[in-house]
Amino acid sequence: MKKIVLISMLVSATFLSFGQQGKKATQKPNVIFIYADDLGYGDLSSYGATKISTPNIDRLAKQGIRFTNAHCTSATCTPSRYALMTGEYPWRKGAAILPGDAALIIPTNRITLPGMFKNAGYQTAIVGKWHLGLGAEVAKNWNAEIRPGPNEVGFDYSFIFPATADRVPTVFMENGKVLATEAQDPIRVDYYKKVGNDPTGEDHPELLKMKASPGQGHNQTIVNGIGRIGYMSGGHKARWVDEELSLTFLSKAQRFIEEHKTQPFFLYFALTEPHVPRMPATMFKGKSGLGYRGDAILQLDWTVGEILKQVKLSGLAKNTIIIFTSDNGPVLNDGYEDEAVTKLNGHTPAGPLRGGKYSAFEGGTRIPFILSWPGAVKPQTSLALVCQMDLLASFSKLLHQPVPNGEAADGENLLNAFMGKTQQGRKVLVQQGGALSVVKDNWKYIEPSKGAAVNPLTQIETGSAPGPQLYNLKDDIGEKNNLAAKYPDKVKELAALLAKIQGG
Ligand code: NG6
Ligand code: CA
Repeated sequence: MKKIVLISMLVSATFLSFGQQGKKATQKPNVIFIYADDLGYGDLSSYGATKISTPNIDRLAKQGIRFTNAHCTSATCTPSRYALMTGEYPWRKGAAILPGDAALIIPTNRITLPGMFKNAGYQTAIVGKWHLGLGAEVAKNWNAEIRPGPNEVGFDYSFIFPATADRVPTVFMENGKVLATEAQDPIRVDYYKKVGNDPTGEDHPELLKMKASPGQGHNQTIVNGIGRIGYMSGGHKARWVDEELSLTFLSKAQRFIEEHKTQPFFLYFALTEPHVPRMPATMFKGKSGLGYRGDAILQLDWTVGEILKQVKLSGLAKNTIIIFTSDNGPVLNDGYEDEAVTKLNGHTPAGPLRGGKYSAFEGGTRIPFILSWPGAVKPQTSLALVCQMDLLASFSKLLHQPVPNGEAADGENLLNAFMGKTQQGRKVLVQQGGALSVVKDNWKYIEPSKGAAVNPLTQIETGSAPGPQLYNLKDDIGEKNNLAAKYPDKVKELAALLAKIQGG
């Protein structure tokens, strides 16, 4: 106990003394949280990739802490983002991948990660993918202001797209309003029936510049030569061009950084790479030799490099915390025939891990996680078990912000682990693939669950099995040897622990 108090005093002292040396006596650190979409544990050269090189992200890893046992809560996007925002396990609320017209699922009356920064006097912004719903209802007028959304859960500024790059509406929104709407061409969105006369991928495959994979959807309204999930009509001037997505987000993020350089800010920069549809800017097409998935990773890496440059240019390099991570594990064929499988060339997106996106195996939720704070954090590799859901409680501690009782209750204050002061992270973590797992002392228990062992669409091992699974991650990071039959007491103990956490 004494040791923990001492360590936390050290972290506060670092923060204060750094502030005193900086331009402003008590300047709090800026925080930029960069979220990749579907980037795997093995997709970066700093995490062992040899067929692709990510020099900018590697530079960040070299100057900061490279976590090797960091997790998102879930093997899909919406649940992981829900947990990041709320500090709460998403399965408590049944959060699942949302359609593009969903209503907001984050409560507006509770503490959130951006709301906590705001309370601490930060300017807060989201730039990029949202995917947590918009407005109070599914039915909404896309041509009018839509609230509640990111601005109602703690962001002073928002520049987003609503859901995923493969879902309609394919539009940008700034502070609750779709950009470039026209009264005479109103936007309509429907996920059940076709609206308007725009061609669909199903009826007009000859209009596609990238084919949809059979049986995976992505064959509804065509936008920019790509079939999407969902139907959309109108808003023809408002529709994005996929090749410009990242550049657009980058320019908004750069501008936010430069315009807020004199006050502390929190920037949540949520990129779409390498999520489908992978349609990188022309300058990256063909560059990786691994197809558009690899090219999208190069584009992601370049974008991170541009952010690092901007931070430096704005004079903020020393006192800015940059976190780089991903919302779930990797997938190759996730809906389009984009050569991710045929041009893989021996690349291993999940590194040594089993499974990937959608999976209860480690490939689902163990992701790259890098934290850099040149003014205060020493470069190192950390083995601490940490989760993105813990950032709310941990930054609350750093900024001395109270968290209301009973809120953000699944997150833990791991400030000392995030600052590299200790390798001790969580003792216990629940991970969500299809099935839930619980990890404790390097033992991982996966609950029995129904469903195919291999997802027939993505070819990813789901981790589902009718019986219990028990792995010792210390000796078996690839989850090859199910030890459930050998250690029935361990299975019992962990099953009871999982049930207890599920019970609240
Ligand atoms: C799935 C989509 C997949 C992707 C995913 C969301 C099908 C068959 N697959 O339902 O293409 O869009 O949702 O990805 O529709 S996530 O990273 O946002 O969770
Ligand atoms: Ca994702």
